[in-house]
Amino acid sequence: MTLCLKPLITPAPSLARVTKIPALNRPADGAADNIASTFLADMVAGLSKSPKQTSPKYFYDARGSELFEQIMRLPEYYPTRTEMGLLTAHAMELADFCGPNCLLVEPGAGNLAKVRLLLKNLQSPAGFIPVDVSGSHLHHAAHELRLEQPGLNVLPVCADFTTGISLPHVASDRRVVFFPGSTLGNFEPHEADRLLASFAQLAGQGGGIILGVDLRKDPAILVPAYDDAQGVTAAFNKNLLHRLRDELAAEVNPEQFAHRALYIDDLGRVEMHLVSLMAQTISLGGHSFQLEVGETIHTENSYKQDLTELVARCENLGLQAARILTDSRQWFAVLCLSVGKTT
Ligand code: AVJ
Repeated sequence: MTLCLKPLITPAPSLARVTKIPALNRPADGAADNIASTFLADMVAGLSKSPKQTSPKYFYDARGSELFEQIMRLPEYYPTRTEMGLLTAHAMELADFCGPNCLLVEPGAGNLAKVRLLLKNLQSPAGFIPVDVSGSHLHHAAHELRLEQPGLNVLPVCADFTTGISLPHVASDRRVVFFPGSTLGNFEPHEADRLLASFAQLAGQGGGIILGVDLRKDPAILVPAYDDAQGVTAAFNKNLLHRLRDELAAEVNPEQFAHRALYIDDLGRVEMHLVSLMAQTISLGGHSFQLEVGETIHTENSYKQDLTELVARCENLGLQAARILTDSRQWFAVLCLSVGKTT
């Protein structure tokens, strides 16, 4: 099954809580593969901003997902291998945190490489719900997982987790939201808080969140992770321009842009930009966008967390850090958060 239908499964009352995050600056398109009209409208809105800024979620078409898989294997890109190391080394502790008969939910599930490390150690899991916008990718990954773990109840849900998820009902003793990969870093702090609050609501009181975050560190480590020697990240960034041209019939030449990554110390974030190499015009959907030489399109933020500050923010949201796993260099952290009273 590669089609993404909406609603995929009618939610049962007990889990019918639809988690909505209303103000993430994009129209609520519900569950679907990237609909061209939403993509177009978001791009027009982003290029109309001053400075120009677009959403990183549009990096991930088939080509973009492939490039991201390559990024995760780059020598400079430490987050994936550091987090995989933590998930492997602490597999039992994580399974213990989830507890028996747990329903695991993964928003933005992707290729399921990380959750596999967790799933195989769970004690009689109630089920696994991967949530992803890319329907074909999701159903393919779910199929592979079912072959590997035939006893596991895998229920894929095709949805954009930033606009709300409604889950099928599955009886369980505890719900745990798994959100690895430092995806939280793509969101502004206030959006990140809202997202965590929505996950807390999804897990419910007594539930949990397993959160993987990238930590602050020397920019000499951070910047190359987003500007690698082989130029894979540059290709990933420029893929957005290829999508504009190929899918939205934009008049734009990707070769007239350069990739740039920089670390903004006061904000604790890595920014990616596409730098215009000349004065030029992008035509898109009947609009023209002028770019001066050196002007940039800000395509991604990747916030690096201060662990103490993050734990305090979680506590404010009613999330207690039951366990914090970090590597010896303190480059990455996996937090096991217990949901107290949700607001
Ligand atoms: C998928 C958001 C975790 O911010 O490190 C990798 C995406 N961008 N290289 C990140 C990304 C450029 C990545 N996240």
